[in-house]
Amino acid sequence: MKKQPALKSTVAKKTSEGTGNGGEFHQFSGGTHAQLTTQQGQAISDDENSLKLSNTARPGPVLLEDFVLREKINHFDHERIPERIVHARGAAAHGYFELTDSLEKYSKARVLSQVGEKVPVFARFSTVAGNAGSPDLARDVRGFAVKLYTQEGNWDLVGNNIPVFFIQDAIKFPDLIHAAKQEPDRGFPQAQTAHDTFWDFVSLTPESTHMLMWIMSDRAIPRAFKNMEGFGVHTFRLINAAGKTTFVKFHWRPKAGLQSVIWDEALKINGGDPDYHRRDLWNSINEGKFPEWELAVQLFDERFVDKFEFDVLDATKLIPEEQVPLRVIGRMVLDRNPTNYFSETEQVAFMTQNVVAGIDFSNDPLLQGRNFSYLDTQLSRLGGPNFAQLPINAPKCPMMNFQRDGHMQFQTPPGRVSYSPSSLEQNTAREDPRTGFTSAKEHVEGDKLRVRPELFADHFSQARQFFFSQTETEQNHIVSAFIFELSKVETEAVRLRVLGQLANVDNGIAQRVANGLGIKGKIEKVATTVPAREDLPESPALSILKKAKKSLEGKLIGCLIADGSEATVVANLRKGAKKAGADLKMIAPKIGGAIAKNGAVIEADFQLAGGPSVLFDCIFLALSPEGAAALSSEAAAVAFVHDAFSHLKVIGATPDAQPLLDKAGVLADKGVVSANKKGAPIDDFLTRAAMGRIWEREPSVRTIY
Ligand code: HDE
Repeated sequence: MKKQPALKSTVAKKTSEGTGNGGEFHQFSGGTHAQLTTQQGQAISDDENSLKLSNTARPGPVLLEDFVLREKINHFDHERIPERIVHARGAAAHGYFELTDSLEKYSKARVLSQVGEKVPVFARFSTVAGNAGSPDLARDVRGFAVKLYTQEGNWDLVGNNIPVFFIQDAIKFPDLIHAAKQEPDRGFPQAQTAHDTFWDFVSLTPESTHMLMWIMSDRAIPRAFKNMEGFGVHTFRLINAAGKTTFVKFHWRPKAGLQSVIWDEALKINGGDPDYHRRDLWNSINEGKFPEWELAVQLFDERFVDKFEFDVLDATKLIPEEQVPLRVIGRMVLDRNPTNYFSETEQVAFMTQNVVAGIDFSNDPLLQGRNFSYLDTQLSRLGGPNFAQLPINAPKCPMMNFQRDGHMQFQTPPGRVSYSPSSLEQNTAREDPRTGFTSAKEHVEGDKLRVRPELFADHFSQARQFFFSQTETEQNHIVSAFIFELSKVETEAVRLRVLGQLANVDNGIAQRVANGLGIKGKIEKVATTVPAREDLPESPALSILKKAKKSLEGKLIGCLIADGSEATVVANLRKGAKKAGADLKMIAPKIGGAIAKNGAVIEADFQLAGGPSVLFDCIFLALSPEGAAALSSEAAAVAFVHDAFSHLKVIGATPDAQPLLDKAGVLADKGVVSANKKGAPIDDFLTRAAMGRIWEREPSVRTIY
């Protein structure tokens, strides 16, 4: 990276003639400032005008000689690198991982055995199918990638917020992604699976069914990154100092608890604030509310592998927590935003093959394929083999080897020796079998074949187990999501085939989706070799709502104000919100704020049209009679309240706000907290809002199929 030159110059009136800006330097901050230079360090005298053959009255031709202009434009022309083919849309943060419980018995990795040691991390969250500029609230699995800069090398846990995947073998990944991304002839739709090619592919790929249940669930529309679980997905291995191996699955569990938005809300957030998730991550860290996760493991041995109903190497299956409990071993805190989005978030290169001694791969064919793909993709994205030297990718422990040269070699290795073994110089780097990475010893024999193991053939049992482990509300949402997506599919045969696969999970689910689509007649099951087991017990841990946290901590309250609002109501709400750990934002008809009844100005954070209620977890209407009357004929205000109601949010209101509630079609229920006597029901509102959404309201605002 280029250092800012130390050279300083003092801002002064420019005396040379012929500048287009009145003959003055731009001076924004006054005083001294760093000298602007070219990449080569030449001081720049004029950054406003290209060099021309000119007189002061008319510009003549621009001169090719202008190296300042050429260098600036040339660099600009090459500012972009290819975006990631998947997970292009992402946001990231720095932080640390701290081990709280030693796994020394199972792993010799320092990061898993030295309790209390803090390891720097960089975590990137992403959607999968959308391009870099796509909205955050696409229905999609989220990437959850963590680079741990351990003292023994980088360990990248490149996971997702869903514990299973669409396919069992890496050879199908390009097909899956081609089907999910924008269709190749028309270039749309992007950032969504609601189109023919995706459903065509998955309806012909029954192994996707379990994952479909997850992505049609509210897991695919999280409220914030800090409200997501993370999963390593594959089974990995741990190796201890004696060489003994243990199987492991990794889980990140959010301290803020799981939370999602409602589908209609997601659609509107994408318009209201397409950066909703990245803004939340940035703001939370900026405000010192650091997102935090526990790292937990599921440990198991060959005996469990033999008795488990499915193959632990099949990435379309999970191991229910009820069967192998989670053991919490550490925590990750994200406490620093990137300094530069491109240098860090864009250039970070996660790679599944980055493991450290004490952690090893399993034979999961998806993981094995990924171990090839991630290194390979960095070469085209980052342009050459030296990308590990970029500060965000470089290990924070000593690194030395004899790899040399290549594009953008930033190091200047001294000496004659760039090979091993060698004898010409003392202290050259050497391998060491005692400390170096070793693979788990495994006896393997068999025929060379392109096959899938038999145990991989059950595609429906866990899909069924997932569905029936959900609350009724969550089941309804899954059904609605299938209906929404399939209603965007134009080819009827594809819709019918999806129904035929769903019938393999459960006839009832298939019938409900068919009803919502208006498809009559018998659903033809797609032929399958292994029918769904009906005896798998429910797993409550798979539900978001069964383990939701009831708290306002980290939540956003939107308060609608207008001229005449009571300043004391707003002040009390602010006090209460702060006590509950929530953030309060003011929405007013004008960004300049509202004039309170006592004449004071209440500052606004959002102008009404730019602050729809979808951006907030719950809303409060702090309105005077005039304010409520004026806003009742303001479509954005009516939509603000109506949307909050139909998104099942808790609504608090001063008694004078009633006309706006009426205009918005709000019906009284336990989530509408409006005092009928004078005064503002602030405590009741906050207590109710901490409980979360009013799920019972849902059947009154949308059809449940
Ligand atoms: Fe990825 N995946 N993936 N993937 N993946 C990439 O690597 C790939 C899979 C995941 O924030 C790419 O650097 C194959 C599962 C995350 O930078 C690429 C297969 C899981 C990220 C790639 C999978 C993931 C990626 C594109 C099937 C969850 C974003 C850019 C065998 C466990 C990391 C890049 C970031 C990114 C390949 C399946 C997670 C092309 C071949 C399963 C979080 O290498």
